[in-house]
Amino acid sequence: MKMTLRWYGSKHDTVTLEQIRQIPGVTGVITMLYDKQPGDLWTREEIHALKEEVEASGLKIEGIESVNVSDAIKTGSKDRDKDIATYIECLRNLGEEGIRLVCYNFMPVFDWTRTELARKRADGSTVLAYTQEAVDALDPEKMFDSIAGDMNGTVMPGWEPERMAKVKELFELYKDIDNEKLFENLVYFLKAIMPVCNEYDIKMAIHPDDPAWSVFGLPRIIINKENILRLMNAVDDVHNGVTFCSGSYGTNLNNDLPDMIRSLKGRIHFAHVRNLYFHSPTNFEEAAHLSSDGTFDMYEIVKALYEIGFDGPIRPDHGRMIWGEVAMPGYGLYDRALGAAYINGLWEAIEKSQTRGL
Ligand code: DNO
Repeated sequence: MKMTLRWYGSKHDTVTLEQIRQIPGVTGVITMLYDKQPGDLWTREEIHALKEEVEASGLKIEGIESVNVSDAIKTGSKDRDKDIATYIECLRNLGEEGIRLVCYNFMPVFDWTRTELARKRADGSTVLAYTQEAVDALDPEKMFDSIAGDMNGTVMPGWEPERMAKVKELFELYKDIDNEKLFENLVYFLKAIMPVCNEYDIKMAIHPDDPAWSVFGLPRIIINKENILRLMNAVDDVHNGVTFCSGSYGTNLNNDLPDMIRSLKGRIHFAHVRNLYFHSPTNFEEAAHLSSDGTFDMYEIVKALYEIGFDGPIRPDHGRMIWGEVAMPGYGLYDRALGAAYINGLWEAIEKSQTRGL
């Protein structure tokens, strides 16, 4: 595996490439052109400039998170083929620049959903949290406003204000889309982009829906083992793969994470590793990465990745806000650096115990 950190670009991130470079064992970043809207073209020049900036710091771009998919593609509306053509052009430009991994999601309207961005924990740190009760009590149009005050002046991925200003229209677009239709549209999209992915060996890695169930009555499909395997089989090409996000699949306590990892052998191209602490099945918060701080057995998760021969980029995911840092919720430097060191430690221990036959 290659240890990475997500980086939003010098204009948006509070964390610098120089800081990332100093985290032991981190060799690359996962980044994107953050100002692009779904459906926009990413030019080769723009990608090249980003690459040069990252490489000048001694790091490498290990993948893109995300080239976002437009609502026309997700809903299968009339502009879908035009947007797919643009997406293919983006992939070609990324491929020409030697970038071989693209993470994306197929969630309608809202990307990952949290109801609190700064829940205080006993140690004084703050974390992102979710309760179903809060979602049920909320008008979806108010979702953005309810959390915007805690964004620390940053633009959070999937929660861009321009997009959130049109939530009502977005809901309208999805009113006739159920899970089956959404799945069909995803397969249509993947089949259309597989030729360019094959040409440049670009691995597409779908991010799970977070939380892994329907919110506000919207369809959600990438939520469990059965559905993700169905997608793998529907487009049976190694370039149609998965971002295995423990924190997203893990929102549903029925998902057996190590078992899912094993069943996706050969198709996991990217891993997000983080822990959650559950107060109840529908009330959870994002813990520190350590097993002892949350509900998941992180050793078993990393061991499953090791055992399937996972060799793609991995990254610590959302961290707690600690030591007075002011940053994008979930994406500060300190706790993610601790997470990277911890995952590296687990990996080294697992690797040595297996290769030395301990
Ligand atoms: C949140 C992220 C998601 C993820 C997208 C992938 O922190 O994990 O926004 O990047 O869903 O497209």
